[in-house]
Amino acid sequence: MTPLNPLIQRRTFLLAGGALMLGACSKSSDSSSSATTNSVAANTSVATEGYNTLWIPPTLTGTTFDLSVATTTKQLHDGAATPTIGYNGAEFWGPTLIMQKGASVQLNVTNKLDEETTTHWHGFHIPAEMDGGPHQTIAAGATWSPSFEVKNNAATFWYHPHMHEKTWTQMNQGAGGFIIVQDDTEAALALPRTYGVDDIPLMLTSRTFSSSNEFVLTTVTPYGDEMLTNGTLKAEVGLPAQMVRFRILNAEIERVYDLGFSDNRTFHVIGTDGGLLNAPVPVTTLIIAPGERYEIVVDLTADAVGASLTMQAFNGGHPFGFPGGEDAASGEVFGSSLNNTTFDVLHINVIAAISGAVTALPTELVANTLWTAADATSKRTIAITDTGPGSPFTFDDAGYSMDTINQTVTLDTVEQWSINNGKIFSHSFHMHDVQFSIVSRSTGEVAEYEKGWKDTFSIFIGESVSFVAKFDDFASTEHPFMYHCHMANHEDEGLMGQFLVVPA
Ligand SMILES: [Cu+2]
Repeated sequence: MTPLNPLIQRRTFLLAGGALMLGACSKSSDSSSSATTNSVAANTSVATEGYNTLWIPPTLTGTTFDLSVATTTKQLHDGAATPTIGYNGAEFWGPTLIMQKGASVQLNVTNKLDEETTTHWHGFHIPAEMDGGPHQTIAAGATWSPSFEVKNNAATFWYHPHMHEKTWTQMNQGAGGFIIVQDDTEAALALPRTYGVDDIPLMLTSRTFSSSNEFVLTTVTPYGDEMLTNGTLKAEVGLPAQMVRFRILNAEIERVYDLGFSDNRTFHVIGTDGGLLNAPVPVTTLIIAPGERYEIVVDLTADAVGASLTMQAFNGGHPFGFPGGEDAASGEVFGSSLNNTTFDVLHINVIAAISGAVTALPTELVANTLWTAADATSKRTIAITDTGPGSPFTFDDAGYSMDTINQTVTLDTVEQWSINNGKIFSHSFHMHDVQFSIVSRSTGEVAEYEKGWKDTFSIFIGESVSFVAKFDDFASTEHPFMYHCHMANHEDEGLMGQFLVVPA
């Protein structure tokens, strides 16, 4: 076969199509959890014809969080239920963990899968051995019990498997969940924060279904044909006519979203991966890559009760290299019926405002002092590489090895890392341990909405992106942190490295 698209040459995976882990449908429900479980009543119990009510994950609050990951099923299409993975009995995805900054938390993750997994606390500033990366494997049937202090600022984080060479397959089945960190600074601001009412977690991904309703996982394409918003097909939500906050996570395997609304209305970005922005940033569209989170507020105060609007992905017309911008249609190499087009992410029905509604946004939020290039006392450059047709993407010509330390950082150093992407596709770069500030993009200005604490960013073809971080608190000569592409297929094939933060 002579691929028309050179990108296929990068695909070296051995995975065949079809769904994985068709084990027993073991819905778990832990009664021993000392966290409080709350289910969330949706605003609309009956969806409009043609839509399904958006699933809002239940919440767990407290300081001890018991999670149990298991195979299960979800009825997504008529006919057979789709084999999936969920935490704590969820049919796809898992509960939202709500933590307080400064709290000491205990997590107990029980693996009820029939294979190893890990659970990574994406974005958390914690010791490497608590991080849930590829080294913290949880054997089938075992429980892993990390504990740590929540040092991060109020923001939206998430947990997901990080099992080397299994991340793609386990995430494809739906394994993951949100973490919301709260703190006093955020709590003092007049922002929407009633979970599931005016503060909506939105997890974006897409899947293709086999004729027997299994998720297709294939090396032919990483892009799904059907949009799943919080694991709901054709999702719809009722939202009150007031300021409404969304905590948006791109949980895709590879697709990037160019998000906006059907009427092209202006909305405000209020938070990045690791915290609130200094002030709301007005935009009409927002680029969000796999692993990234943005918090936005949309103003529905002038929308009539009964009106509707749609959050959409404006993924048509981007230059080559925009992941999901390929022309290929469903079933083709790099194909998807959602490629290079505008598609619906969430249908919104406007309902009556609730009493005490937030109807105006604060003009200022927090006072971040972000690291600048001038703060960096040490610099390093990492290249995204490959060895030609058929080879996987790598960093600096070396595939990932559990036994290789690729970078060593001295504790308390402020470093600038520059990632050079000279190769033929775009990526989403994520680094564990720290929140950083993006200080330059070779392709133009850093977007205003990116000027906050970040742990993940898009890096397009030919681009060099530099960021600055301080590596404080957690020195170890033994336990490494990861940096990697958050496109799970690229990560699994070896676009990942390890760094140690060693004592000064
Ligand atoms: Cu990548």
